[in-house]
Amino acid sequence: MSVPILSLQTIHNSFSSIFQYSKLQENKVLGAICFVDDSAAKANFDIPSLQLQAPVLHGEDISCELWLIQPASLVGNVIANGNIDNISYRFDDDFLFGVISLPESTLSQNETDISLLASITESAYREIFSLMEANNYPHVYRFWNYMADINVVSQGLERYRQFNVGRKNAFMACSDIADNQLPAACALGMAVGPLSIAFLLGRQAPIAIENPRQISAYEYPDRYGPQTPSFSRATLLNAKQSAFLFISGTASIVGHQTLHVTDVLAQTKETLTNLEAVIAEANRIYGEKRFELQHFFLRVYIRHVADLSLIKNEIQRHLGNTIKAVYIQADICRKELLLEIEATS
Ligand code: 3EB
Repeated sequence: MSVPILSLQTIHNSFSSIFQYSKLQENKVLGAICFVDDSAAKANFDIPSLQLQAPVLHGEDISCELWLIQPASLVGNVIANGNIDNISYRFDDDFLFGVISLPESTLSQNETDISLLASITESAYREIFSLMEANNYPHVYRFWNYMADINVVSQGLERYRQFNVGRKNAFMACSDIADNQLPAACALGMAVGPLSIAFLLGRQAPIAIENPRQISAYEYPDRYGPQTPSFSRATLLNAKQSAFLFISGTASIVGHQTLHVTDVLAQTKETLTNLEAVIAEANRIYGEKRFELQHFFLRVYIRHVADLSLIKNEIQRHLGNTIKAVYIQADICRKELLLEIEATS
């Protein structure tokens, strides 16, 4: 396996800075994931982007994430945009970043015997798997999933669980390309907006990492829904000089159980313990202590705005106040979970 000469990077900055940067450095940028409040100008990015409407509680100046490649040499590197079906994407020889947004009005309910959200989730994932196959990016490193009303029950099933049904159906239908790859992921609820998914693909196989303190989400018991979530706790992209660790949304779950149901401080501590455990596992598999939590970028999703200072203080107490973290109001996929943290090396 050849070691890519290009390394993957992220920049976190304000929406307007990222917008400017992406114009100036078009030959490096792949795409963006931004949190904007509804008054923000929905600028026309020339690169694939998610612009998610959610309150940024702290860290506005790092609320937009830009994915880019840092070429050893720009000579010969070709980076270009594409569109297919509902996907917009941007790619070079090693990586492809894409976004897809599907409003739930695109299908009428009577076209399907599974729920509307399950069926649009299935079609979104089928489109992504088709793109992987057609363009020969056989590996997926990360999915970001956002949907409205994630904890609302409709048709007798919570919408997060409907999402899991659609996602699993697509993984099973596309098993040739999905090939049991369980990438890092997150799944969050927004107040408004279509089902919105960003994804990062590549040509080098990643290593899926599990958390020794948690059972694999893929093996959750059926009390959490008829189909289990298709993700791993982290993915390690091992390109030696440029090893990269994508840590999934991580919460106060031990085994498969939600702990500290009404105690936000205890949930924060448990979540940090889980993050440390998944990093220790990644370091063990990597073979040396390559990753340290205080050097990661954290995105902290908080259910109740009023919990911000308690959560932020505990994170800073644990990791120091030079930690790079943005705090976003969002709903977490289990009703009892008060926060979730995702991390990028
Ligand atoms: C959990 O550990 C919390 O469905 O893609 C975290 C990360 C969670 C990803 C997903 C869900 C997902 O089960 C929830």
